[in-house]
Amino acid sequence: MTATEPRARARIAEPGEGISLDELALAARNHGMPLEALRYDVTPPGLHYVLTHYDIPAVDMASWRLSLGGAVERPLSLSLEDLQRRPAVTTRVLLECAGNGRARLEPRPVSQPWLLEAVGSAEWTGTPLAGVLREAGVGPDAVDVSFTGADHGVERGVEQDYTRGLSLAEAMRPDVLLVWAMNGAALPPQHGAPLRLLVPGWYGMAHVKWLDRIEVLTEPYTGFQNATAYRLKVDPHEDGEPVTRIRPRALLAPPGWPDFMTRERFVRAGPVPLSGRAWSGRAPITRVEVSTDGGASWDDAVLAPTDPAHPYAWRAWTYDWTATPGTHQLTVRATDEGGSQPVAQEWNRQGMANNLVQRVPVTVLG
Ligand SMILES: Nc1nc2c(c(=O)[nH]1)N[C@H]1C(S)=C(S)[C@@H](COP(=O)(O)O)O[C@H]1N2
Ligand SMILES: [Mo]
Repeated sequence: MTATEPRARARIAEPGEGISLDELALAARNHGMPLEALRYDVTPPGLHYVLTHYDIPAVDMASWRLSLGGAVERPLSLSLEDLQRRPAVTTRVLLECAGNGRARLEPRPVSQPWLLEAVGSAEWTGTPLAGVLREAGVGPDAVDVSFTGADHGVERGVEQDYTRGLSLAEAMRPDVLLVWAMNGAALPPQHGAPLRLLVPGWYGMAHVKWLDRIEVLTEPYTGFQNATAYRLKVDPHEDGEPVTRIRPRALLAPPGWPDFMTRERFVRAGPVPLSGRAWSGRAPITRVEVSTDGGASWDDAVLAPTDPAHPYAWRAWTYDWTATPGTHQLTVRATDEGGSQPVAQEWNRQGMANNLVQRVPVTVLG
């Protein structure tokens, strides 16, 4: 097979097959957020997770423009200054990679081997996409909008610029932004400098980094990242549902201290305050429950108030645990109006949107 021969299927690891050097290379490039950083409302720079399919592209800022074309009355070519002169909005948004949790699936889909760290919370500053689309004058037959980054690569044999399509209705949402700043500073190279798309509530793949081309389409977008990747399928021959909004999840900030090699947790017996974050891109979180006996019984955690200004931020929760000597398995699950996180794996062959509950073994010392 040559490098450009298309390979339609994602590979699934053989039973018992360990993580390969290819997967390690991806894991070293695409780092997660250390889970102790769940303590911050806004993830400090450098601790936010990073996922880049190909390379971080070299962007020449002197000549950089955002082009907007396709089914519009007035195609636009905008400099960063043009965009920054438009009305600006700052919003706190949780981002999570759709592949988060993939490495624990059995059998394991071979791709970026995320455990649970592919999350981060940032304050993004940009201008609503809808205003720019209105200025261009979207044609009456438009159905989808495609967003292309400056990065280029090959994936399962298909050479491409990273591109995602979004329905026109979703693209016109007032909270969908063209973003140039993260946590009050210019976007760093790994997060998409100089401009990225922000689609609050959606898994990471929708938030196109290094964005430089927008095209309004009169036919549904059928490129690789929508039609082949990011589909929930069990059988390789089915089309599968597209991956869209973030499913509910709660994560526990690791209690106590870790073993260097195994990351196993230790605490001392007595009161142990537990805390973490919960989120959903579908609907507000209504409940977080904690189990200290591996899921045999569940108890409600205390949820911090929501901030109406930031509906897509993560939400803090706390729980007072009285730890008794021995080994315990801590588990936490979030619920939104669509339901709770599953306690048994729901497998799909790309390892997408796996919101299986987190399990944290803890040794309590007497
Ligand atoms: N141009 C471009 N945009 C991209 C990607 C990419 O590889 N190229 N990766 C996507 C994926 S899969 C995720 S999870 C998020 C990650 O954003 P972050 O690195 O800022 O956390 O960016 C998305 N946008
Ligand atoms: Mo992702």
